[in-house]
Amino acid sequence: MLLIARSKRTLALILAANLVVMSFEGCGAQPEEKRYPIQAEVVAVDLPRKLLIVKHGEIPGFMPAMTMSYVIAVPKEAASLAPGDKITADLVVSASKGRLEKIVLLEKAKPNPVPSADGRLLMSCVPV
Ligand SMILES: [Cu+2]
Repeated sequence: MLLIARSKRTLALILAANLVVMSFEGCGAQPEEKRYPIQAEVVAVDLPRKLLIVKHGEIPGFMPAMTMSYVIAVPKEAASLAPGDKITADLVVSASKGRLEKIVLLEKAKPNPVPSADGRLLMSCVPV
């Protein structure tokens, strides 16, 4: 009986620990988020993976101009985007991850754009 009692106590402890973790993720301290308005040109749209590869200008206080991929917060906002489109968006950064919100199309790409030499997908922070 002692053994069962101990394992029950252990189980209760594990459950309690899980609850603590869950409450932190739920309504506990939110990781600090920073918001940077950006202007960018679409390089590629990867809707299945909810990624948008853009060439953006310098983001003061955050990163220099570069081509990189970001998670799309609301895929619907990127559904009609094509390479060459100019957009504005909010880059929201938390816990070293970035996502794009409030994507707004500024200017549609010209028909038959000349494929750019650096149109390859850069999946990490690589200065252009
Ligand atoms: Cu970057």
